[in-house]
Amino acid sequence: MPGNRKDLEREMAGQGRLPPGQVLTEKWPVLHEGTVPAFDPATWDLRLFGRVEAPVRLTYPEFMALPKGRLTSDIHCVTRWSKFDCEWEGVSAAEVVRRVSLGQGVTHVLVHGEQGYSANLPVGDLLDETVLFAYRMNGEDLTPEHGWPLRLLVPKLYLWKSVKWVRGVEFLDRDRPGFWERYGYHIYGDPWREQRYSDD
Ligand SMILES: Nc1nc2c(c(=O)[nH]1)N[C@H]1C(S)=C(S)[C@@H](COP(=O)(O)O)O[C@H]1N2
Ligand SMILES: [Mo]
Repeated sequence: MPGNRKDLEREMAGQGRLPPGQVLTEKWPVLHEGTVPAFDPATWDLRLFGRVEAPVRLTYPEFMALPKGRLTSDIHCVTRWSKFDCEWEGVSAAEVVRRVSLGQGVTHVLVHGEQGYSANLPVGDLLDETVLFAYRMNGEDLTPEHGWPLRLLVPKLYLWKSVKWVRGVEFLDRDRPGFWERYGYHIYGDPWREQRYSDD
Protein backbone atom coordinates (compact mmCIF):
# COMPACT_ATOMS: atom_id res chain seq x y z
CA MET A 1 0.00 0.00 0.00
CA PRO A 2 1.53 3.31 -0.99
CA GLY A 3 1.88 5.57 2.01
CA ASN A 4 2.28 2.64 4.36
CA ARG A 5 6.05 2.90 4.40
CA LYS A 6 5.87 6.64 5.07
CA ASP A 7 3.46 6.05 7.97
CA LEU A 8 5.83 3.51 9.46
CA GLU A 9 8.71 5.92 8.93
CA ARG A 10 6.83 8.65 10.77
CA GLU A 11 6.11 6.23 13.58
CA MET A 12 9.79 5.27 13.92
CA ALA A 13 10.77 8.95 13.79
CA GLY A 14 8.18 9.66 16.51
CA GLN A 15 9.71 6.95 18.68
CA GLY A 16 13.15 8.52 18.20
CA ARG A 17 14.37 5.52 16.24
CA LEU A 18 15.06 7.14 12.85
CA PRO A 19 18.52 8.75 12.80
CA PRO A 20 18.92 12.09 10.99
CA GLY A 21 19.03 11.89 7.19
CA GLN A 22 17.75 8.30 7.05
CA VAL A 23 14.68 6.79 5.33
CA LEU A 24 12.89 3.58 6.25
CA THR A 25 13.15 0.52 4.02
CA GLU A 26 11.17 -2.70 4.32
CA LYS A 27 13.52 -4.52 1.98
CA TRP A 28 17.03 -5.56 2.83
CA PRO A 29 19.43 -4.12 0.27
CA VAL A 30 22.68 -5.98 -0.44
CA LEU A 31 25.82 -3.87 -0.43
CA HIS A 32 29.45 -4.90 -0.53
CA GLU A 33 32.75 -4.63 -2.32
CA GLY A 34 33.94 -7.57 -4.38
CA THR A 35 32.24 -10.95 -4.72
CA VAL A 36 30.38 -13.29 -2.37
CA PRO A 37 33.02 -15.65 -0.98
CA ALA A 38 32.63 -19.43 -1.01
CA PHE A 39 32.13 -21.10 2.39
CA ASP A 40 33.84 -24.38 3.28
CA PRO A 41 32.93 -25.49 6.82
CA ALA A 42 35.98 -27.78 6.90
CA THR A 43 38.46 -24.92 6.54
CA TRP A 44 36.51 -21.93 7.94
CA ASP A 45 37.78 -20.42 11.17
CA LEU A 46 37.38 -17.33 13.31
CA ARG A 47 40.68 -15.98 14.63
CA LEU A 48 41.12 -13.79 17.70
CA PHE A 49 44.61 -12.32 17.56
CA GLY A 50 46.80 -9.24 18.02
CA ARG A 51 47.32 -7.95 21.57
CA VAL A 52 46.07 -11.04 23.37
CA GLU A 53 47.94 -13.36 25.70
CA ALA A 54 47.43 -16.30 23.37
CA PRO A 55 45.65 -16.16 20.01
CA VAL A 56 42.58 -18.36 19.55
CA ARG A 57 41.28 -20.07 16.44
CA LEU A 58 37.70 -21.34 16.49
CA THR A 59 36.68 -23.89 13.88
CA TYR A 60 33.13 -23.83 12.49
CA PRO A 61 31.84 -26.58 14.82
CA GLU A 62 33.55 -24.90 17.78
CA PHE A 63 31.97 -21.57 16.94
CA MET A 64 28.52 -23.08 16.43
CA ALA A 65 28.77 -24.78 19.84
CA LEU A 66 29.07 -21.41 21.63
CA PRO A 67 26.04 -20.25 23.64
CA LYS A 68 23.42 -18.72 21.38
CA GLY A 69 22.06 -15.24 21.78
CA ARG A 70 19.09 -13.41 20.29
CA LEU A 71 18.61 -9.69 19.84
CA THR A 72 16.20 -7.39 18.07
CA SER A 73 17.74 -4.26 16.61
CA ASP A 74 17.50 -1.62 13.91
CA ILE A 75 20.19 -1.20 11.26
CA HIS A 76 21.29 2.03 9.61
CA CYS A 77 23.25 2.19 6.37
CA VAL A 78 25.32 5.23 5.46
CA THR A 79 23.60 5.16 2.04
CA ARG A 80 20.57 6.46 4.03
CA TRP A 81 18.32 3.45 4.53
CA SER A 82 17.29 2.13 7.94
CA LYS A 83 15.61 -1.21 8.61
CA PHE A 84 13.69 -1.78 11.83
CA ASP A 85 13.05 -4.63 14.24
CA CYS A 86 15.45 -7.17 12.77
CA GLU A 87 15.57 -10.32 14.89
CA TRP A 88 19.09 -11.66 14.98
CA GLU A 89 20.43 -14.95 16.20
CA GLY A 90 24.09 -15.68 16.84
CA VAL A 91 26.71 -15.42 19.55
CA SER A 92 27.22 -12.21 21.52
CA ALA A 93 30.53 -10.49 20.93
CA ALA A 94 31.25 -10.55 24.66
CA GLU A 95 30.85 -14.34 24.62
CA VAL A 96 33.32 -14.61 21.73
CA VAL A 97 35.88 -12.22 23.23
CA ARG A 98 35.78 -14.16 26.55
CA ARG A 99 37.83 -16.82 24.73
CA VAL A 100 40.96 -14.62 24.93
CA SER A 101 42.80 -12.70 27.64
CA LEU A 102 43.33 -9.19 26.36
CA GLY A 103 46.86 -7.83 26.60
CA GLN A 104 47.82 -4.52 28.22
CA GLY A 105 46.44 -1.37 26.66
CA VAL A 106 43.94 -2.79 24.19
CA THR A 107 41.78 0.14 23.01
CA HIS A 108 40.43 -0.84 19.57
CA VAL A 109 39.79 -3.77 17.30
CA LEU A 110 39.99 -4.28 13.59
CA VAL A 111 37.36 -6.78 12.49
CA HIS A 112 38.44 -8.73 9.42
CA GLY A 113 36.19 -10.21 6.76
CA GLU A 114 37.02 -12.36 3.74
CA GLN A 115 38.94 -10.82 0.85
CA GLY A 116 40.64 -8.07 2.86
CA TYR A 117 37.53 -6.19 4.07
CA SER A 118 37.87 -4.75 7.56
CA ALA A 119 36.27 -2.24 9.93
CA ASN A 120 37.63 -0.67 13.12
CA LEU A 121 35.87 0.11 16.37
CA PRO A 122 36.74 0.79 20.00
CA VAL A 123 36.93 -2.45 21.97
CA GLY A 124 34.25 -1.13 24.34
CA ASP A 125 31.82 -0.81 21.42
CA LEU A 126 32.55 -4.37 20.33
CA LEU A 127 31.76 -5.57 23.86
CA ASP A 128 28.47 -3.64 23.96
CA GLU A 129 25.53 -5.92 24.79
CA THR A 130 23.89 -5.10 21.42
CA VAL A 131 26.75 -6.59 19.38
CA LEU A 132 26.36 -10.05 17.93
CA PHE A 133 28.18 -12.40 15.60
CA ALA A 134 25.05 -13.32 13.69
CA TYR A 135 24.08 -16.27 11.52
CA ARG A 136 20.29 -15.89 11.35
CA MET A 137 17.90 -12.98 10.80
CA ASN A 138 14.10 -12.98 11.09
CA GLY A 139 14.02 -16.75 11.54
CA GLU A 140 16.13 -17.67 8.53
CA ASP A 141 19.80 -18.39 7.97
CA LEU A 142 21.61 -15.41 6.51
CA THR A 143 21.88 -15.67 2.74
CA PRO A 144 25.39 -15.78 1.22
CA GLU A 145 24.88 -12.16 0.05
CA HIS A 146 24.17 -10.98 3.59
CA GLY A 147 27.24 -12.64 5.05
CA TRP A 148 26.66 -16.38 5.52
CA PRO A 149 28.02 -18.21 7.46
CA LEU A 150 28.72 -15.35 9.90
CA ARG A 151 28.61 -11.59 10.07
CA LEU A 152 29.21 -9.07 12.78
CA LEU A 153 26.31 -6.86 13.74
CA VAL A 154 27.01 -3.50 15.42
CA PRO A 155 23.58 -1.85 15.42
CA LYS A 156 24.70 1.38 17.13
CA LEU A 157 27.07 2.27 14.26
CA TYR A 158 26.52 2.63 10.52
CA LEU A 159 26.24 -0.74 8.85
CA TRP A 160 29.64 -0.67 7.14
CA LYS A 161 31.03 -1.63 10.58
CA SER A 162 28.96 -4.83 10.49
CA VAL A 163 31.51 -6.96 8.68
CA LYS A 164 30.00 -9.73 6.55
CA TRP A 165 31.83 -13.06 6.11
CA VAL A 166 33.73 -12.25 9.29
CA ARG A 167 36.90 -14.29 9.90
CA GLY A 168 38.86 -12.48 12.57
CA VAL A 169 39.14 -9.90 15.31
CA GLU A 170 42.49 -8.18 15.77
CA PHE A 171 43.03 -6.48 19.14
CA LEU A 172 45.03 -3.23 18.97
CA ASP A 173 46.55 -0.67 21.32
CA ARG A 174 45.51 2.21 19.02
CA ASP A 175 42.85 2.96 16.43
CA ARG A 176 43.58 1.82 12.89
CA PRO A 177 41.21 2.61 10.00
CA GLY A 178 39.49 -0.27 8.24
CA PHE A 179 38.53 -0.58 4.57
CA TRP A 180 35.98 2.24 4.23
CA GLU A 181 37.58 4.41 6.90
CA ARG A 182 40.70 4.56 4.71
CA TYR A 183 38.49 5.80 1.84
CA GLY A 184 37.12 8.73 3.82
CA TYR A 185 34.29 7.25 5.86
CA HIS A 186 34.13 8.41 9.46
CA ILE A 187 36.54 6.69 11.85
CA TYR A 188 33.68 5.98 14.33
CA GLY A 189 30.42 6.16 12.34
CA ASP A 190 27.63 7.05 14.80
CA PRO A 191 24.36 7.42 12.83
CA TRP A 192 22.81 9.55 15.59
CA ARG A 193 25.54 12.16 15.12
CA GLU A 194 25.52 11.66 11.32
CA GLN A 195 29.18 10.68 11.28
CA ARG A 196 29.19 9.63 7.64
CA TYR A 197 32.47 10.99 6.34
CA SER A 198 35.78 11.81 8.00
CA ASP A 199 35.01 15.54 8.13
CA ASP A 200 31.53 15.16 9.69
N1 LIG B 1 33.03 -8.41 4.23
C1 LIG B 1 32.34 -7.30 3.95
N2 LIG B 1 31.47 -6.85 4.86
C2 LIG B 1 30.74 -5.74 4.61
C3 LIG B 1 30.92 -5.01 3.42
C4 LIG B 1 31.85 -5.51 2.47
O1 LIG B 1 32.07 -4.92 1.40
N3 LIG B 1 32.54 -6.66 2.77
N4 LIG B 1 30.18 -3.87 3.20
C5 LIG B 1 29.64 -3.20 4.38
C6 LIG B 1 28.67 -2.20 4.02
S1 LIG B 1 29.27 -0.76 3.34
C7 LIG B 1 27.33 -2.34 4.31
S2 LIG B 1 26.26 -1.07 4.05
C8 LIG B 1 26.80 -3.61 4.86
C9 LIG B 1 25.65 -4.11 4.04
O2 LIG B 1 25.12 -5.27 4.57
P1 LIG B 1 23.93 -5.99 3.80
O3 LIG B 1 24.42 -6.25 2.39
O4 LIG B 1 23.63 -7.22 4.55
O5 LIG B 1 22.78 -5.03 3.79
O6 LIG B 1 27.79 -4.61 4.92
C10 LIG B 1 29.04 -4.17 5.38
N5 LIG B 1 29.87 -5.32 5.56
MO1 LIG C 1 27.47 0.73 3.22
